[in-house]
Amino acid sequence: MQVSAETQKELDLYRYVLNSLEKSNMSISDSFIFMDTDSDGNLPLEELRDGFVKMKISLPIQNVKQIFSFLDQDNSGTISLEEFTQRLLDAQNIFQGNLSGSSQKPVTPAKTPQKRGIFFVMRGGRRD
Ligand SMILES: [Ca+2]
Ligand SMILES: [Ca+2]
Repeated sequence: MQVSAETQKELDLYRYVLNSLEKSNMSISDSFIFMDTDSDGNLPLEELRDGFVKMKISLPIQNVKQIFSFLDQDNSGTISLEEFTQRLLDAQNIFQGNLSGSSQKPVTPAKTPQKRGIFFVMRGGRRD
């Protein structure tokens, strides 16, 4: 699988979001619940956008949309907890190069050395 510059940009985006979530000291599911302000179990684009703002994840709307469509795996127009969790874990796995066993080559971000612990998120307690 070729990684286009476009894809690389997207990966940078997801990494940024993952890092930001980690800094928030919330687990993936906690951050979902945090963003799901009407508690209906789904995040439409607006909740994702506002949630990012509340979590101090500042991104231009087009990037939020990009992340949204990445997370909305079934294109339903909302992100379920399952999608949110699954897709973020997918993204983490990509960065950790854990997609072994498949014929797809793991997408290894070229110039971003993995920082220790950075993706072993969600165990809580880390702060910087
Ligand atoms: Ca909601
Ligand atoms: Ca969906």
